Amino acid sequence: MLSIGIVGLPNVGKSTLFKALTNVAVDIQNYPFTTIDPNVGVVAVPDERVDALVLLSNSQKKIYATVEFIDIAGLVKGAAQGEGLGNKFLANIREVDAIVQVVRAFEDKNIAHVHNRIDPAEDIEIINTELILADIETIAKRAETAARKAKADKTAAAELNALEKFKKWLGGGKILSQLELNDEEARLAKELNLLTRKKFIYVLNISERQLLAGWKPDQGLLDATGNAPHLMMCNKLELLLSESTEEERKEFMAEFNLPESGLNRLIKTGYETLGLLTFLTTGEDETRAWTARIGDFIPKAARAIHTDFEKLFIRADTINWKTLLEAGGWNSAREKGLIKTVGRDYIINEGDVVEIKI
Ligand SMILES: Nc1nc2c(ncn2[C@@H]2O[C@H](COP(=O)(O)OP(=O)(O)OP(=O)(O)O)[C@@H](O)[C@H]2O)c(=O)[nH]1
Ligand SMILES: [Mg+2]
Repeated sequence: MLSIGIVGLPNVGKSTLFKALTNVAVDIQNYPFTTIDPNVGVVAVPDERVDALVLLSNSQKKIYATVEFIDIAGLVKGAAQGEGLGNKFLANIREVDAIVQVVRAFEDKNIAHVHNRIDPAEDIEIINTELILADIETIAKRAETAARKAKADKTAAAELNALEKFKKWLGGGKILSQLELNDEEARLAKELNLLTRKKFIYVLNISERQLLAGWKPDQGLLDATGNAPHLMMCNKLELLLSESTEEERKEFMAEFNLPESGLNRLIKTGYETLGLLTFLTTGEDETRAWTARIGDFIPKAARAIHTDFEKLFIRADTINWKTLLEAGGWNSAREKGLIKTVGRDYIINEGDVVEIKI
């Protein structure tokens, strides 16, 4: 399951976003450090393909792909050294696939900002510095062990070199995802769960007014994001949408020119950023969406269904979901020759409907 951690300064709208995404009842209050224990929520990814295939196959069960969101306490300067609520919270997001950084761009005199000013670019620097410091600490711990073994052990010596390289880069105030790594180094960074090596997505939290005015980040802010993907979102409005009836939601979305919900946009960006795709299975029992990596051969993708499938895979029938829908069903698609039988060398595609033979 795709897992996303939400970080940012206190009181910038992280829990508001979390709640909008997950509709889980959590504390949202206008004071810093409202969130202490992390909120964890699992969301079904809305998917029209699943909906359509359920009707086509008359499936008893409908199962969407899921994404987990983890909302942690606000970070402040010195968080990595135990300042504020401390790096304890960073441990809660060590294992996530991607980090969503919520940045306050909205103006609202009634909502306190910990630095009493609105400066999203500077806020990003503060948060990234904390993530960098947390990584430096992780690296230092590992380097201690590696140094002890390095004299007798070549692998440990190579590891120590890699750790030095990471430390030097981070020491220059830059995040690790901007550093070129060889396979060995990349494996080490992954094993250590280094935070700044993860994919970042910035949610620029803007006001309803900014949304209507077509607010865009300036170059300084774009530079601060290191050109990582960013989304403009009014978290307060997203929360309202998530609590509205279908009809109200449509009205609000038209009023604010929103083609899609924040959840959809965020998940799409997450999938793109992480190089993920969705494939499907459908039948009378269930229709279900699965997640794989772009470029995966089909046996590897089939691991999502069952870990044994990678080894046991013999062949698969595949068809694009839309083609299947237009054909009116699996049998007529087969009669029309639209179903492809593929082997282990087939690369899975976005929107493939598959039937795996083992
Ligand atoms: N005006 C405005 N207020 C917002 C927006 N998003 C959040 N807020 C308000 O900001 C305050 C803090 O929101 P939270 O979501 O609790 O912020 P947080 O980042 O989780 O804060 P901590 O858990 O304390 O770190 C609440 O009063 C929200 O209603 C927004 O888009 N516009
Ligand atoms: Mg919160």
